[in-house]
Amino acid sequence: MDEVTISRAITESFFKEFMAAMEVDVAIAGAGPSGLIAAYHAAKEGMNTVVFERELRPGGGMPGGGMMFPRIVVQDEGREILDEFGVRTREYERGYYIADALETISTICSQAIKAGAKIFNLISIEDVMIREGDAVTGLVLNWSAVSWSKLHVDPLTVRSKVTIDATGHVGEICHIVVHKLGAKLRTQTGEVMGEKPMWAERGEKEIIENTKEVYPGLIICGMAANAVCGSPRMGAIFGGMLLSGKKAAKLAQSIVSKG
Ligand code: 48H
Repeated sequence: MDEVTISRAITESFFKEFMAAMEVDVAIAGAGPSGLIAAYHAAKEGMNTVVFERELRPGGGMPGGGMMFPRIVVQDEGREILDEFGVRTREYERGYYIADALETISTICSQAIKAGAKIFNLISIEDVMIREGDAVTGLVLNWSAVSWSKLHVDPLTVRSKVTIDATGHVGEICHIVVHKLGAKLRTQTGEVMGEKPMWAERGEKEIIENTKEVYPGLIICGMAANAVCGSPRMGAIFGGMLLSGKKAAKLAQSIVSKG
């Protein structure tokens, strides 16, 4: 056993994939459930897809289930998606299905990687790249450890044909676009409208409509879609996240195919 061979193997393989991720079709900010589903479908459709996740572990809010009980609930449409992934569900009451949060997120993450999506953890998006017509054309990255420790270290950049903001409750990429460019988003006010209080039925319905290209080259999905468009949160029901991620990948495909 040679320790240096182990170290070379890790370093060389990482940088090969990182270099390949610098020019992609789809760059996704956030490896929560919506971002991972978007990554799975984008990669499955043949798009060169990369996900950057700030935390050590992927999964966002899913492993925490409801109040740290690692279970999630989905409705009929969500269950169909879990069926496709081979995630086991059990009907609790008519129209309410329960799944193990850890089985769900680990399966989706594994399938996204197997479909060809590259997921880089411990990397934070701190800015966007902008070109002609003010379209978002890429993401600006740094190690999360750099931002957490407030070190003054300049970032690196990836170019993407489409960017997906799947950063959850904050909608971080949209905030950057609004604050740095003074830009108007395709929301009712043109601003990041902020998430509304819990209303599961409306939250789950509106998240699908809110999943859209909110700015040229920038799609919002998952909780970020509701936060940006001023729709309610929905608690630990996750069907909307899954459907939103799937829709985001479809929208990305239509943008990528237009060139
Ligand atoms: C890199 C980043 C950055 C950044 C954030 O919060 P998530 O799980 O998001 P969704 O939309 O896939 O799922 C939402 C769901 O988990 C949830 O919170 C629900 C259903 N809430 C309902 C309610 O009522 O509370 O994942 C977002 C991911 C996280 O892993 C972040 O670490 C990551 O994005 N992230 N990664 N650069 N700037 N910002």
